[in-house]
Amino acid sequence: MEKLKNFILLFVLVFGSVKAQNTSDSTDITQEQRMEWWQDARFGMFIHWGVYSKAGGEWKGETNHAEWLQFTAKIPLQEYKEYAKTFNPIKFDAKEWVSIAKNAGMKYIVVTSKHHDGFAMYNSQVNDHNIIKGSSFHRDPLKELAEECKKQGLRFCVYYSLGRDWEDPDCPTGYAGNIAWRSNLIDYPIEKDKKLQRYLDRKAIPQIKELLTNYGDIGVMWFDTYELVSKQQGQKIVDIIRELQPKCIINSRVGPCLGDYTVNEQEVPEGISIKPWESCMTMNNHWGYNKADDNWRTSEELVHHLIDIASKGGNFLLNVGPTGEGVIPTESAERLKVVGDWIKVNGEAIYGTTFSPFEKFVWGRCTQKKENGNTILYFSVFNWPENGELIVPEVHNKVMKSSLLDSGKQIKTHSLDNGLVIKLPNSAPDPLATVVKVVVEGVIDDPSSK
Ligand code: H79
Repeated sequence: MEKLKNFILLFVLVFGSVKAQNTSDSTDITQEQRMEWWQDARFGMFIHWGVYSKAGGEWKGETNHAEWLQFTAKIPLQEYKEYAKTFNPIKFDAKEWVSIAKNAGMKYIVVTSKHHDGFAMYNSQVNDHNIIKGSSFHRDPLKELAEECKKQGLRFCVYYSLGRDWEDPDCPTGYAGNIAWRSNLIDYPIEKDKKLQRYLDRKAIPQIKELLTNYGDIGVMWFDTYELVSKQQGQKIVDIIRELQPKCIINSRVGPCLGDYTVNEQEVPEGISIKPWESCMTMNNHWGYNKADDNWRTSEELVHHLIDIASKGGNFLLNVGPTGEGVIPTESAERLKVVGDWIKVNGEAIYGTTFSPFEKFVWGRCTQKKENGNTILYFSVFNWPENGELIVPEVHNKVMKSSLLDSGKQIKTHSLDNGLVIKLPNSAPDPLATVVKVVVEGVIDDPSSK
């Protein structure tokens, strides 16, 4: 009898999984197809914006808060809700934000639809803690951004804090064995009574469905901090998204070992990765607006990060933290303008490229494209060589063409015994990074095959 039961169970499992396999095939879109636009895009804008932005990081004399305000300033939920009622970003202009992203050369925006504070920055019917019912701003900024992105040809994507929610009574957290340290223990102190599934069913899943139903095509569902969400719970969310929008990309923070691509926060990995990945990064030390933080990265650093990330096969998701009035800080806008001006001239070395076939160089980075059986190499030079010569060791392919990308000026490049030797002008034409474009015959072995 036991054997028969086991047999039936096995049959159900095998049959069930074959069936599941078939269903996923029948959505007839492969992961590679889903990732295509994203792989070419290389550069996106992250937007951290919420009730917390109004404080600009300051609360009762302390100035180091940001999007974690409710938690780090230990604000009880009722008080936070009162504060939310005064949120009224009258200067918010979707056209302005999307134009800033577009002119920076960014191809997608990822905006916080709900951060850890649990406050929905859109018109949610699921929960009243939202911008329409809970603030003085009676507009839906996500709707306006989605429409504007469509107009200007950028992909509209949303951030959703999955495993943390300081408004919901059923959202337990756990981190490195230190259970609950990121939960709302002020309003909901009894951690063991919290049932994650209840929160998922009551709030997170219905809100995810709203986002995927009411805002047109969503490019990426960008989840953050899955915390105690299990693989099974995460998979269920993936299934729901696939059902509603099969083309929507999902990042890895939807649950353990899930999602279409991995995320690095505030760092760029050392080496190349052939699997899709993204680095998200702030321009100063905070994600949400902090008026006291003037530790801005330079435009040069940002351009170098973009190139470095592209040379390793990744995407760069660069953050802005608009003010409580709804304005992208001038310091951010200025930097994005500089990056955009660089990209207007050198975008060919970024968009649609793949990772470098070489280890990184001390003088710069490389990206590549394949064309008619040949390889276009884009060398971005960060440190101009004193002797005017760049050497790319171990490359012996025939050189077909070599020029500076900005001016189109031909330069001499030879394939010698010690590798490619590139002769440069005496000084760098572009102080941020000058790109040398070299077309060589055939392909160059990629590092993963070495
Ligand atoms: O949305 C951004 C962060 O708020 C979120 N992910 C990015 C994209 C994030 N959640 N957790 N973490 C990042 C990692 C933990 C950060 C902390 Fe801290 C640093 C916790 C304590 C120190 C800064 C200071 C944030 C809270 C206090």
